Amino acid sequence: MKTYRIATIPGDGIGKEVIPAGKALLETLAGTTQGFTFEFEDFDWGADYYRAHGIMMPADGLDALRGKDAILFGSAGDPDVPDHITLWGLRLKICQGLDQYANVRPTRILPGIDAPLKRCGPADLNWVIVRENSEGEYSGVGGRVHQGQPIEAATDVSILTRAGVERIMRFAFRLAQSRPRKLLTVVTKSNAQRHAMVMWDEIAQQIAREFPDVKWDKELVDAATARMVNRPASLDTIVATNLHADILSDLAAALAGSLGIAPTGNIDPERRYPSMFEPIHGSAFDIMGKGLANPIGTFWSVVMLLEHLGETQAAAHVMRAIEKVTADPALHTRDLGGIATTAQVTAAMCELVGKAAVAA
Ligand code: NAD
Ligand code: K
Ligand code: MN
Repeated sequence: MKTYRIATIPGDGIGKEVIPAGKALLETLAGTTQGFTFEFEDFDWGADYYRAHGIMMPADGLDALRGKDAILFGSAGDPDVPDHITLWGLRLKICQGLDQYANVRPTRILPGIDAPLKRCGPADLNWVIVRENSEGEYSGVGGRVHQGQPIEAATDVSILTRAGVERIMRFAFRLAQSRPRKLLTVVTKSNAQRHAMVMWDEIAQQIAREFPDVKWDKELVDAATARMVNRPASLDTIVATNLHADILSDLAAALAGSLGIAPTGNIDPERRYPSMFEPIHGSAFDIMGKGLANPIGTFWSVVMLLEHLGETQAAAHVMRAIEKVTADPALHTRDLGGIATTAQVTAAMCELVGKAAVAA
């Protein structure tokens, strides 16, 4: 029997509510199969750790993660600690330190979910957004001079490297090729960002030659938002820079019904390091500690984690359970217009997953 070593990092806010739910689901799943089991290690990194130690995670924290098979992450963000400290001190440190350069965000309208777009059903919206996750606008290069004075200046430099763009383009084309429609939209802003984004477009053209069976097109990022709303069925796989895809994927999550449902994977496609899976939402200060957090985003992240481990049967088993849960309005949390609690949704998921054995 295989044992997967999983690191769990709940982090802050509702991360502390949804990650235990995800772990409970994985434990239930392990009980239904002879095939594998999990060995968990929990890390208490985040804003509380910061208050005690002055850093979000220990200096040798990445070493503790390197030996894991995968990471399940909650959220970094606290009402009393500046966001740039929580983000750069934990989540970005892990993503960049473990070179998880491909951020993958599937979006679908699940059964039973009342999505906001008129004339847009599940058949019209089935996207995967690929976000460049290691450089671009979030390179971390920049600074402030003459702080507080009238001549103050501040920069955040967006750096794209040829190697960085080639690897994310290749990843996106390969992913598009693996999907039934073999369709890729390369999001750009090369009319205004006339250096880095022009290189981005040239590299897209170059990599496209390696994938003659993939149909692809280009879209400016502002036009892409309108296309997502007006012509959702014209999109399938989408690739964009760190910032552009960050914004597009929150829009995607909202168009599919709620930020509380959407999952993401921070992937190292070369598998040198563990990949990290998380719901795309943050700490949700307005609902934290109230048992109102929708755990579906975490459960779907668990599906992605299982797929990454190669446990495709188990992943499909959990995804079927998610679709049964979303189809039942009595199991909708407040973000979906219902009254169910995190605990009730988690109990229903565990019951469904535990009832049937994972198909061989
Ligand atoms: P958020 O995702 O925390 O919340 C946005 C809105 O969506 C809120 O109204 C919230 O209640 C709702 N929501 C989010 N997840 C939900 C869930 N599972 N169930 C029900 N409702 C849900 O975004 P924000 O308010 O912009 O950020 C709050 C904090 O989280 C900030 O500190 C931010 O930096 C951080 N953040 C972290 C991550 C991450 O760790 N990956 C991502 C986004 C935001
Ligand atoms: K998150
Ligand atoms: Mn975001």
